[in-house]
Order: sequence, then structure tokens, then C-alpha cells
Amino acid sequence: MNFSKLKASSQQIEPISDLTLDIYAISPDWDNYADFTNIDVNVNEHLPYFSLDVYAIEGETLTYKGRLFKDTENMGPGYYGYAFWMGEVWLNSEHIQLEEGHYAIIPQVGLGEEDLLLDKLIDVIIDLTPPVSELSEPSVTAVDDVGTIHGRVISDLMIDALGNYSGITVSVSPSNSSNTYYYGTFAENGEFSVEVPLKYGLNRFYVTVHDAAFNGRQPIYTVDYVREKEPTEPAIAAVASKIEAAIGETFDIAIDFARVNDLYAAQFSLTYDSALLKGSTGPSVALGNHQQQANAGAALITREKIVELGNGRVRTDYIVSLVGDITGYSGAGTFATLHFSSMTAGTFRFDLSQVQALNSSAEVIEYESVKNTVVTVLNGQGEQKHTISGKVSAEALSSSVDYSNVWYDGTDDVHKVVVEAIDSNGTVAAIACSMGC
Ligand SMILES: [Ca+2]
Ligand SMILES: [Ca+2]
Repeated sequence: MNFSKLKASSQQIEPISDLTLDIYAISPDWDNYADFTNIDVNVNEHLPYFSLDVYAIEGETLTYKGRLFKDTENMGPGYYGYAFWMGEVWLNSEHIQLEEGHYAIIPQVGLGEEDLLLDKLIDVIIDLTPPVSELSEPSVTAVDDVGTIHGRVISDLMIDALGNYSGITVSVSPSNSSNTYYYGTFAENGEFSVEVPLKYGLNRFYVTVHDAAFNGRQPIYTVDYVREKEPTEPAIAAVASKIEAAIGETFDIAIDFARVNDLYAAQFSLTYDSALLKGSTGPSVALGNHQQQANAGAALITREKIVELGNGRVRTDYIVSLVGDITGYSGAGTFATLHFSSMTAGTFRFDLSQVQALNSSAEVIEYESVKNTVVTVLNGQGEQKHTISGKVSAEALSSSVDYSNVWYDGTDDVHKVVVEAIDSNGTVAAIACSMGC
């Protein structure tokens, strides 16, 4: 290596390097939060003069504010630290405290103009004022169990100095968990949003908006949000088409289900008064449509068995199932609709039991609750528009009579023929017992 090359390389050694602050924003108000910063620098060669000067940054303009540190004792190479700087400088032999503002610390390694090392400039912000902010109206929006707290940070020195919201922190703590924090995100215009979990009932949150120097570190907003509990609907319910019916007037009991996923098959038993005249049972429209969409050509399987309990009560056991390798039905609907009428007045209970639903993997679907219903049949009210008379013979049942209109209710040797009058909409208008009743 010749001498000229050695000289060239030595000139490339920077007199100082790694001038750093451990925090860039301070609030020297003695509250133990960001009250000072520590300054470190590597001195790489003997410096007959070294100072750290502070300039105010106003746009593109740097204005000298004073001297943070000066050494004229020929500083040797090494690693130097200046601890606990709280924003004081020397200016004209006076020790002064800098005001709030955006400053630059610039090292100087000699008294020439070129000795002010502008390329080593570091920013520091002295800030004693909390951000100015507001909450939106409404302050909370919610989707199910996720709430979002909305607001806006209007102004802060940090925003002016940094040109963005990176020096501002919005945090939210739920009142029941003081160590849990949710943090906000900013839009470019300073609007912030914080997602929070919501429980049922009153949710109280404390909102803190602080800057990087921890001004505003106490909550400034208390936000309340009440999440209403959804009324617990019975998942399966016997629902009467009429609460009151006249003697001879038909009414339906629909076995409704709500909010089910992947329903493939179901069974239920409905127990009712043996004085009632039960007509046909309409199959599930929802499951029937689903079957047609998923596997057209196959018909829903339904099975119905009627059991005389002998205590003045009758029980209908009903099974409905989709057919084929198809996914189940999701949504609400009806398992079946049972048609009734009564020739006697009274209050009649319809009680569900043995309710079970299965999904397409033959797993049991849990239900929240099962609800029964009551229908009162009143004397002499309403008028019976449809009169069914005459007699249907056993032969007729097997040949010419339309099965959709005649429902044969019989077990083994007991023959009971129930006839329904169907109106033009396909609605059961009247039910009469024709034989064996
Ligand atoms: Ca402080
Ligand atoms: Ca501030």
C-alpha cells in the first residue's frame, strides 16, 4: 500500500458517527414519562473542538437556539454519552430551557462552516401538550360482538413535526380489565378506529390519546355501549295458525325450526287431545325445496305414526328426511304442518317431545329450546264454510279417490277415514271424520 492511498482512506474516516437519541420526543415536566433523552456519539479521531448545537426547525429553516454540549479539550476517540438531556441549552452564557417545538441536534467538529455536520443532524421534539381529539357521533358502531370506537385526532405538535400520525397512540382499555389494551389505526385525515370485543349488557371503555412523549397518558373519554341480548327464540316450536278457532274451523299446528345448519333429518312427537279431529300432515316445504334443488327426482322421506295413548291423548310420531348424498338445509323452516279441527269447544294443548334433528353427517343438532302451544276452540263463533257429507267407502279409498284430498288414518284393523276439503289454494279448509270415528 503506498502512502497516497493510505491518506485517501484515512480521509474517509468520519470524525464522528452513530449520533443517536434513545427517544426522539421528550416532555420535560418531571412526571417520569419521557422527561429526558440520552444522547450517544462515537468520536473516531482526536477532535480539538466538538459541540452539539440545537437549532429550531421551522419548515426549511434552521434557527440556532443554543449549545447542548461543548468540548475544547481535544476529545479523543471513543464512545460518549450525554445522559438525561431535558431540553436545556447554553445561549450567551445563559442556561435556558427550550420551549415546545421541533429541533435539530447538529454536531460541530471545528469552527469552520464546513465543520457543522448537517448530514449528522438528528431530530428531537420537545412536547408538553396532549393531542387535541374528539370522538365521533356515534362513538361506537357494532357488528355482532365486535365494536369499533371512532374518533379523530385534530392536532398535535407531533403531527406537525412528523407529517403523519405515527407519533400519536390511541388505546382503549375495557373497564373490567385494566391491563388489556386495544390500539387504534389512523386514516390519513386523522380519523381513528379501534376494534373492541363486546359482551352482552353494558360495555365501558376508557380511551386514551397520547403522543410519543406520553402527553395525555390518562384516559380522556369514557365510552359506554350496551349490547342487547337477542331474545332467545325457541329453536323448535309448535306454532298454531290461530290461537282461537270456532267449532268445525280448521287450524294448523306447524312445527317450526329456526337457525339450523345442515339439517338432514328430523323427528318429533306431538301429543294432543283425542277429541280433536286430525287431518293430513303437510310435509316440510323448506326441506322439500332443498331436496329438489340438491337431488331432483328423489322425494323427501316422511313417516307418520299415530298412537292412541288411552288417556284422552293422542300422539303423532313424525319423521322427515332428505334423500341421497347431499348436504343438509341451512336456515329456518317447518318440519311439518298438521291440520286439525274440533267439534267440541275447549282449550287444547299441543306438546312436543322426542324432538331430534340430525345433520348430513348423522350428528345430532343441538337446540336451544322447544316450545309448545295451545289453541282454544270456541262455541258457535265463526261459520263453517265447508260442509263435508257423504260416505267414503273402503273401495273408493283404494281406487278413485284422490289421496291428496283424503287422508286415511288407520292402524291395523281400525279404520277411520278423515276427509279434508281443500280449497283452490291447496289449503285445508275443513276436516271431517267419515268412517270409524
Ligand atoms: Ca414527561
Ligand atoms: Ca403533543
